[in-house]
Amino acid sequence: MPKPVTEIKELYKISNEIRENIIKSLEKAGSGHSAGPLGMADVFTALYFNVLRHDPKRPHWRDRDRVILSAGHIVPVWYATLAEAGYFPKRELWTLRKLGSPLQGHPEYHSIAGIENTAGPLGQGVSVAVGMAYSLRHFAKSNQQVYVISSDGEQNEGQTWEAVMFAAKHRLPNLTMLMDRNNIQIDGATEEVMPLDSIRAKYEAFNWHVIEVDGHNIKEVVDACNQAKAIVERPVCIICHTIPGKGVKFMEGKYQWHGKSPKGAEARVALRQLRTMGGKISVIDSE
Ligand SMILES: Cc1ncc(C[n+]2csc(CCOP(=O)(O)OP(=O)(O)O)c2C)c(N)n1
Ligand SMILES: [Mg+2]
Repeated sequence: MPKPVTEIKELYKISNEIRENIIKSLEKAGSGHSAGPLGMADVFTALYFNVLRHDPKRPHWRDRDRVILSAGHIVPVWYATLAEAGYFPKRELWTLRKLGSPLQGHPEYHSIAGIENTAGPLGQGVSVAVGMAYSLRHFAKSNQQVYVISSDGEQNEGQTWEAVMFAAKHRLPNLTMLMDRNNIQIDGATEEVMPLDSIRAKYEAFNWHVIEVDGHNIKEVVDACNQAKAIVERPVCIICHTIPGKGVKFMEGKYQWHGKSPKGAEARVALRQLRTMGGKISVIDSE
């Protein structure tokens, strides 16, 4: 099991590297989702480099914590994080969305090490995670945690709420949802398409424990996950307030970048901005 990275500066270096690889893989793919993956890079870094009990060298280790990505379209951040953590070689990232690649535009169960579920149709992953948490708890009698990554747009799906009710009924202590509250979805602001607020009050009414964090404050995310582990009488929803497209100025806050990839010149500008942000301005290469 890798040692958790505790140095916050180091964690930010990692999340910046992940962002760069998201941009590079999307540019090479020529299509795909940019805003959500960039916005969730800090949350994925917190999970895989500090919080999770896992071992990239043993992806099927029985005692690992599970990560389920319900908002399947943000999978470029999952691939880039898994590669960064050593689950598979980074060169695989450059095959994103290519014919025959294990890295498709939405995740497929076990297509490559570390991918724990298939997703794409929104709302289903929460049910998968709830079922997993229930069976780990009641049949395997284990204490492994299940982390499900959901999004605000996914809260529009009825199936999400069936799973949320089930989790509350069974007081699943080993289930934590990390919700990407970035206020956008495919074609506009969430509050215009289908108002969600108060999303906190809704989860509390459904008997979940709710924590809200700045999803770009890695320490806050880590602390919230540790707090969640200590809450044993109910499932926990961590609402992660994020900026879609975080790190790339022309993408930040723009729903138009929900499902668009950066083209050559755009990618070069994006990488330059990320490198400046990461404090390591260097020649833009394209490995
Ligand atoms: C059941 C279902 N309905 C519709 C879609 C089409 N769709 C893909 S992403 C998306 C928006 C989801 O919102 P969110 O996850 O918040 O997107 P983001 O924040 O990444 O822009 C929609 C409606 C889908 N994938 N599945
Ligand atoms: Mg969203």
